[in-house]
Amino acid sequence: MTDHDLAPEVEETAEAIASMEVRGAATIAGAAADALAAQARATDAEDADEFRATMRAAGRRLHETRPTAVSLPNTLRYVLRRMDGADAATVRENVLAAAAEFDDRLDAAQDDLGQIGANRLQDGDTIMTHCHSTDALSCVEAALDQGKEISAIVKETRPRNQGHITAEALREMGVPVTLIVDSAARRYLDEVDHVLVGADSIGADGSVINKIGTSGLAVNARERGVPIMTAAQTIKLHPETLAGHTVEIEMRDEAEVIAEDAREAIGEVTVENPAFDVTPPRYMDAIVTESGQFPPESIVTLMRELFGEGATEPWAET
Ligand code: RI2
Repeated sequence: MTDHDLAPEVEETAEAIASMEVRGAATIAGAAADALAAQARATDAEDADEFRATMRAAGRRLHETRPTAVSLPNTLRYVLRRMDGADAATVRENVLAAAAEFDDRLDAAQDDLGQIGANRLQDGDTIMTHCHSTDALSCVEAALDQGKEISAIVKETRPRNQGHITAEALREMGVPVTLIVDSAARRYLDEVDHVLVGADSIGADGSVINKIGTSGLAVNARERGVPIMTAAQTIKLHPETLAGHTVEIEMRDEAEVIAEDAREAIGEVTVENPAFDVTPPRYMDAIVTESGQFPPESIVTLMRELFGEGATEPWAET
C-alpha cells in the first residue's frame, strides 16, 4: 500500500491492464506513459522530491499489473528516469515531455519496423499469424502499401481468442483471412510462405517470449521449412536478461481455459493457464525492430547498445 495520492487514471489504467481490457505489449506501454502523464498533471506536491516520490508510487502501481511484457517496465524506466528538477513545476514539465516523447517514439518505431518487416514479405505471400500483435500487423500494412498482395491464415489463439482481433484488423486492411483452430496450424503450414508473430519480451540470447503456442508453431514452421519472423520494437528487449535473469511467465485465471460448470462436470482436474511461452532462438529466423532486422542470436549487440547501463528500477525507491 502507498500513502501517495494516485490519480484516478493510474488506478483505471492499472485495472485495465490487469483485466486485459488494455492489452498487447505496445498498447500497454502507451497506456502506461499516458497514465504517468495524468499522474504528473494531478500531483499537487510542491516539493520536487515529494513529486518524484508520488510518480514512483504510480510507477509501482502500474508495474504490479502483468509480469511478462517488458514494455511496461521499459516505459516506466523511460519516463521516471527523466524527473530532474529543483522544483515540482520543473519535474512535472520534464515528466510530461518524457511521456509525450515516449508516445511519439512508440508510434514511429512501429512504423519503421513495419517497413523492414514488409521487405521480408513477397507479393502473393500467405502469412500465418498467432495472437494479435500491432507490431506484426504494421509489417502487413507496410507490405500492402508497397503494393503487395497478402493473404492470411489466422490462428484463433486460445484461450482468449485474440486471433479474432487479428482477423478483424486484417479484414479492415482488405486482406483475405482464413481462421483456423490452433491445433490445425501444422496442417496449414504447407500453404504458408511466412509465419509472422509479435513478442512480449525478447531475451539477451534471442529467445522470443510471446503468446502461449508460439514455440510449438515455430518448431512446426522450422520442420516445414517455413520462415518465421518476430516483429518487436526495441521496448520489447528485456534488459534484465543481460544479467542472466529469466523472464517471468504470467499464469492467468483458470476460468479462461474452462467454464466452471464444464469443469465441475469433468470432476477433479488441475487446470494450468500460462499466458506465454519461450521460443528458443534456433527456431526463429529474424527479429525485426525499428533499428533493423537481426538474427535472434545477435540481438544482444543491440541490447548492449541500448541498455549498456543495465536495468535500473526507478519506480522501486520509496
Ligand atoms: P504488440 C500480446 O500479449 C501478444 O502476445 C502479442 O504478440 C504481444 O502482446 C505484442 O503485441 P497480450 O497482452 O505490442 O495479448 O505487437 O497477452 O501489439
